[in-house]
Formats: sequence, C-alpha cells, structure tokens
Amino acid sequence: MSFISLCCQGTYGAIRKNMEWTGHYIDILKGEQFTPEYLALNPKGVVPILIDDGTIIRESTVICEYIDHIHPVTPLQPTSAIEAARVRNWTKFVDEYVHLMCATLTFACSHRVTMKRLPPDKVDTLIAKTRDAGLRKKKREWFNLGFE
Ligand SMILES: N[C@@H](CCC(=O)N[C@@H](CS)C(=O)NCC(=O)O)C(=O)O
Repeated sequence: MSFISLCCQGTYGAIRKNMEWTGHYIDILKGEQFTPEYLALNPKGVVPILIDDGTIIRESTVICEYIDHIHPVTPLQPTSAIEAARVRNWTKFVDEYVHLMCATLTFACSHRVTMKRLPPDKVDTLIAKTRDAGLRKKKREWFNLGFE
C-alpha cells in the first residue's frame, strides 16, 4: 500500500467494506517497491498487492473484484448483465489508459518535485530500477521535462 498511489486509493474503498485488514506501507519514492522482498511478491515492482491467506492478488482493479467476490456485502458490482458489462468496460479503460494518464500527472506534479531534492545519482538509480522499459523511459522524460 502507498498513500500517494492512486491505484491504492481505489482499493481502500473496497477494503473498507467492514473487513479486517492490515496495511503495509511501501514508500514508492524511496524505492521500497524494488526491494527483493517486495519483487518476490510483485515482480512488476508496483503497488498495490493484496495477500489473502497466503495468496497474492495483484492489479488494483483485480483486487477490487476479488474483495467483492469474497465479501459481497454492499457489492461494488451490479447484478444485471448489461450493467456488469458497463462496469467491465470502465475498469478495462482504467487499466488500459487511466493508470498511465494518472502516472503522468502524479509523477510530473508530485513525485518529480520530491525526487528533485535527491542527488542526481539517486534519481538515476530509482528510475533505472523501474522494471518496465517503456515506463522507465517515460519516467526519465517526466523527470526532465515536467509538464513541458
Ligand atoms: N496496473 C497496476 C498499476 C500499478 C502502479 O502503476 N502503481 C504505481 C502507483 S499508482 C506504482 O507502484 N508506481 C511505482 C513505480 O512506478 O515505481 C495496478 O492497477 O495495480
């Protein structure tokens, strides 16, 4: 979990269905998502994940769906087929587009500002540890250019 992660914020809503859970804070600006311990849980090196009885669930939209399945009180999912299809279209759109849009905004207006206070070699290390090559390249651009 990370309080500065929009993906995590989405899953908090689902987890707050009066369920007992324990949060473990991962500071993504310190690179805690890249420790060997965390990468063993999520090789993509991103938050959030959910561990339920030893089973690891990855991807925020999948976590929301999983929580809804195991705890259907105040369901997140509609029961009608057509409404469920609409929700599925929306979560697909979130997975395919919205996360990258949000990453661009949060990195350029927030993470970048914090990272600018770090020595350049620390910034390079943090960016270099990003697992996905495309995202690594984008982070470099976002860091160098900000909103330009
Ligand atoms: N598709 C993933 C995206 C996860 C993701 O990109 N999380 C961001 C925070 S919102 C992250 O961990 N960033 C750390 C990094 O890029 O180093 C999900 O929905 O869980």
